[in-house]
Amino acid sequence: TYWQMAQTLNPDSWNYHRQDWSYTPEEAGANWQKKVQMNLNVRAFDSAGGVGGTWWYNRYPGARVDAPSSPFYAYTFSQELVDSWEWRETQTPQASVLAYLENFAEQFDLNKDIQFETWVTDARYNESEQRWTITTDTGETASAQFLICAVGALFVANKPDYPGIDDFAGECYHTGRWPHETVSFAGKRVGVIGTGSSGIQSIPEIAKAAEHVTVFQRTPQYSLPARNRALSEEELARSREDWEDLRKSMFHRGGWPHKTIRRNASDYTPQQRHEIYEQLWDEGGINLAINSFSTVLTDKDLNDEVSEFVRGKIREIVQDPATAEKLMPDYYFGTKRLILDNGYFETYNRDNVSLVDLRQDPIESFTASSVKTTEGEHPIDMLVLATGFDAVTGSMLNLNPKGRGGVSLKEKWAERFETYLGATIAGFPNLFMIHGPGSPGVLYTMPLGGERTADWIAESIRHLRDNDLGAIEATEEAAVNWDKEINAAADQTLYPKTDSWYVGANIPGKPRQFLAHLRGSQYFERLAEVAQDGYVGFDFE
Ligand code: N01
Repeated sequence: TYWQMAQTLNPDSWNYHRQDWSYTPEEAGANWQKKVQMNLNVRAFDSAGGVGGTWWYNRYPGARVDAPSSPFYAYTFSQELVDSWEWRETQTPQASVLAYLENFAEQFDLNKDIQFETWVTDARYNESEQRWTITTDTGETASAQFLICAVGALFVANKPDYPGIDDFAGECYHTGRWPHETVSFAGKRVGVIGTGSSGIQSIPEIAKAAEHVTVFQRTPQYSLPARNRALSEEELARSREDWEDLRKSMFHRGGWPHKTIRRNASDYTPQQRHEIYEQLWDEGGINLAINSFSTVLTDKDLNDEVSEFVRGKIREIVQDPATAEKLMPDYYFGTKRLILDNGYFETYNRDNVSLVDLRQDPIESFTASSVKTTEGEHPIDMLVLATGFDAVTGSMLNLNPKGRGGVSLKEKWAERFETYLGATIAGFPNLFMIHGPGSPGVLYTMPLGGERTADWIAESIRHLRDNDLGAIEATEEAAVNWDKEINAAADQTLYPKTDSWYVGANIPGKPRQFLAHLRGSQYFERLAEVAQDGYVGFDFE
């Protein structure tokens, strides 16, 4: 989570070699992190045309990793892999992440086991055989003892259902399904709906090329300057030295090796705090959230102070005061996903960009060539939907596996998205999830989180094999307790007070529930302990 995460790539903060760990994964019995060759057959299905997942689909202009990234937004288990890749910028662009993943798949010879352009249309557990049967839209059927769902936390596109939207006759793209062909904005009037990470990353790029951009904004956002820059040779070299040590620090520090500064707000005067905010704003990245004060996401007054600081920055940047006022965020800073931008607010100083505040002037309908709001009509040639996703649960529900007794996940999760450890579901034996609800998923470094979860899953499978067991299944009780634990932790923060996709508020009718584990490092310690203690909370058959 933010305050556990790290400073952006300020070399002075690279003090990760000198940490004296009070705990090591090995000491906790977490030998599951060691790679074990298990001689299992793996068959993977992927709807995309190649590896990359979110980085294959999200090719919109300006797409970049939105956290302190290079060179640590990457898999960590192989020094050879680490050495084989040159990261170039602090905020890695989509094309580079995709190239890295393609290289990774080749280096480890993974493509031979992956069938692309294939949708899994059905997945059913057979209790007597203790196996899953998987059916695809290519007419194939596969049988497997274990089903691992790595279906993506931000995959199922959220499309607004405004009256007449399907009548719009111009080009229309969702950022999460961006075409592989070049999209030309030249000479076009482009309407963009949505100002989350995808909108805020893409709007400045679209504005550079389009004739006119009209941004339709529902909730104004806090966005921090990314201050993207090239990585120096020295930084790259340092990021590879003592890799095992570095890796350990990533394990212990929320997924990044950098140490965060944990100041106590009451030790500083308001003036001193303001100076700190200024300095962190200048440093850029998510520093303002993670390196200001440790209670930013729990203390309302402090949060108000930081929020006001950012609003002041927006007022300074945006020249037209009326536009600036429309851009003022009014929820708790950091409780929606923080956004890093490359000149987003500055974009509103361009002559070819206008902003419609949907809270004042809502969309009424679409025509073939325009968006009608209560106060006027906005002619457009292209519509960009940066409207986000049915996050964290949407793609599992799309897959809708059928577990014990033929009960579907849609039935199981009708009211609450209960999991155990964010990785398993009671009633769904031998099914594992990566980045599922109740895991740190989107609040942790996703490649490392995926890697560590996969290690734990592999070790669970090894445990079954070693003990001649056929199935592992979370108990209902463990799942109920996990759900309570996740939400109790979230309730200690300001997160649940904001309507965000973290709580499912962006999807009409979705049960409201905080969907992520807030403390990634502790979560992975917990996984290790569960394994070490004989898989507490699981039944075996
Ligand atoms: O989606 P979002 P996103 N009418 O849900 C608005 C990750 N990510 O694709 O705030 C009008 O954040 C909605 O308004 P509101 C990252 O974790 C990573 O931008 O709900 N507007 C909001 O403004 C991120 O958080 C990178 O009121 C409507 C926007 O659309 C997550 O993906 C890059 C609307 C949706 O924002 C999702 O980001 C991009 C409607 N009917 C994304 N419905 C990296 O760089 C929705 N909106 C790694």
